[in-house]
Amino acid sequence: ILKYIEWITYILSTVLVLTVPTAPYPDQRPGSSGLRKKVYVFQSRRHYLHNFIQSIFSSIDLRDRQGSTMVVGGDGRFFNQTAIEVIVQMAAANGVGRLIIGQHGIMSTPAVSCVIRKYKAIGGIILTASHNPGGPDGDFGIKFNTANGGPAQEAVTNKIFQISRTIEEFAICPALRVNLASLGKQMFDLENKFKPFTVEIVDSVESYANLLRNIFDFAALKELLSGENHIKIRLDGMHGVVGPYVRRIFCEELGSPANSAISCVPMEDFGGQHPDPNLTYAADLVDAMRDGQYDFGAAFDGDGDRNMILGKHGFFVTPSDSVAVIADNIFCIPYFQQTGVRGFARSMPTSAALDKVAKATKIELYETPTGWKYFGNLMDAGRLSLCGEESFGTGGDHIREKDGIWAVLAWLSILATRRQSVEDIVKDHWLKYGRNYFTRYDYEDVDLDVACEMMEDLEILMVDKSFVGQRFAVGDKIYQVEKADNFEYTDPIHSTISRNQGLRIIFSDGSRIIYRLSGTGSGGATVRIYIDSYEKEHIFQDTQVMLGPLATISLKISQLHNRTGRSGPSVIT
Ligand code: VG1
Ligand code: CO
Repeated sequence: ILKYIEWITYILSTVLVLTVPTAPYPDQRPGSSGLRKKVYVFQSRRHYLHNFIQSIFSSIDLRDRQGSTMVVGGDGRFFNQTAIEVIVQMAAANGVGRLIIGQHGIMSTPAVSCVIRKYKAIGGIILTASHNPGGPDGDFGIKFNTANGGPAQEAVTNKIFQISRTIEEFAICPALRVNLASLGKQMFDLENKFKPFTVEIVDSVESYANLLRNIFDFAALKELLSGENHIKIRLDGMHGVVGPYVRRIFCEELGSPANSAISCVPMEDFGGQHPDPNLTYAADLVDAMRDGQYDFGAAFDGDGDRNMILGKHGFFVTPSDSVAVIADNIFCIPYFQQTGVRGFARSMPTSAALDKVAKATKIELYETPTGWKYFGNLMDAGRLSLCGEESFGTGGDHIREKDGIWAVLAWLSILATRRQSVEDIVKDHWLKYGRNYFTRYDYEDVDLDVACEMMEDLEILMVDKSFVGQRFAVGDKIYQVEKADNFEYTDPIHSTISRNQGLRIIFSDGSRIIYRLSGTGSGGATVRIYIDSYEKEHIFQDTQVMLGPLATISLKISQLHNRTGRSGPSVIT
C-alpha cells in the first residue's frame, strides 16, 4: 500500500508530457524580425501559436536544446501572457532545462538580448510586434534570437519556416502552471525526465541596467539631469515596454523628476496608439516640446529597441544623423574609450552621413541590408562597434539588438560633455561634414499583388541598359542616373549572400531613390520609398522642400499613385 501511495503521489506531482497532432499553416515565414500577424490569427486558427513555437524548438538541434537555458520576454501587448504560458509548457516538453522570464512576462528586446548573453542561453523568444499597434484588433508577433543575443540569421528563420510548413505534431505539458508574478525559481518534475525543469522569474530591468552602468558615466549623467545646472528632459514610453526601464534608470537612478517620464505604464493596447517613435505617431511629444520647456526629448517603440531624439522646441534629429553624430562624439561614452572603435555600419537605405564620419576618422564602414541581424556577425567578429538604421534604430556592440534607452544615454553623454544644445550639436555636424537630407515615404496596407508587380516592373525598367544615363527633370533640378541595381549583400564574415534587398537608383550627384517592400507588416504590403541627397552648402533648408523634386521623380518612375489609387504616403519620416 505504501508503495502504491508513493507511486500515486509521484504521478500527481509530475507533469505529463503530451504529443499533440497538428496541421501546418503555409504563412509562418518570419519577416525582417520575427513573425507578425493580427491577434485574431493567433486566437482563431487552431494551434497557430503552438505550431510556430514548436517550429522554433525543432529548429534547434536536440543536443543543444536538452537541458539548455532560454530567455522569454515580451512588450506587454495583448496576448503576451497567453503566449508565455504556452511557451513555458512547450519548452518543458521540448527538453529545455531552464527558462528565464521577465517578471509578468515583461522584458524589452534589448534587455532580452542582454540577458541571453549574460546567462549564456542558447536563445530567447520575444513576444512583440514591435512598433505595430496592439490590443485585440492589433498585431501580435514572435521574435526569435539566438545565442549571440541577436535576431536569428536567415539560415535559422528559413529552417523554422520549412519546419512550420510540414509540422505534424507538437510537444506540450498542458498541466504545467507558472507564476509570472513572483521573483525566483520554480521547479517542475517532468515524467520520464531525470532533471527538473526550472523557471526563473527575474526582474525585467536589473541585468540590463547593470550593463548600462558599465557603459556610461552615470555620475556625469546624474549631474546633467539633476545637478545644479540640470537640463529638462521628456521621455515618452508610448505605453510600451520601456516604461519600467525609463522610470528606474532616468528617474530613480539619474534623478530626473517623475513627470519627465510620460506614458510609462505598459498597456496591452498601447493606449490605442501606434507605439512607433516618429514625427507622426509621437506627435504628442513633438507638440509638448514646442514651447521650449524641455531641452531634450525622446520616444521609444513598443519593444524598446527604437528611439526618436528631439532637441529643444522639438528639433528633430533624423536617425541617419543621430548615428553619425554619436560616431563623431563616440569618446563621450566611456565604454568606447575602453574598447576602442572597431567599425561603423548602417543599413543600405540609411543616409550616408555616417560614411562621412567613418572616412574622416579612418574607421571601416559597412553597408548592410535592412534588419539588425546583419550587424551581429560583424560584432561577433570584433569588426563593428556602432551602427544604425534610418528606421529609428541605433546601437552598439554591448548587445546584439538596437537599443532605445542606450541611444538616449549616448545622446545625454554627448550633451553632458559638450554642454551644447541638441540643435547646435547637429548644426555643427552639418557645418563640418555637410548634410545628408533624408526622408522616407511609407504606403501602408497596399494590395500585395499590386506592390509586387510594381517592384517587378521597376526592376525590369532599371536593369535595362538605357536606364543608366537617363535624365529626370523637375523644375530646374536635373538628375542623371548613374547606377541602378537590386541591392545584394555578401556577409564579410560568413560569405553568405542576401539578394533582393531593395531597388536602388543612384544619381550622378550621389542622391538616391530606394524602393523596398517592408518585411514587418501583418497583412497586405507596405511600400517604402527612401530618398536622400547630400548638400555641402545649403544645409539649413527644409527637408521636404529639398527632397521634393526627387520625391516627384520617385513617383513618376514607379507610377505608385496610379497603381495604388493613393494620393500620398500614409507616413512620412
Ligand atoms: C523595419 C525597419 C528595419 C528594422 C525592422 C525591425 O523593417 O525598416 O530597419 O530593423 O523593422 O524593427 P521592414 O522590413 O518593415 O522595413 V522592429 O523595432 O519592428 O523589431
Ligand atoms: Co522594435
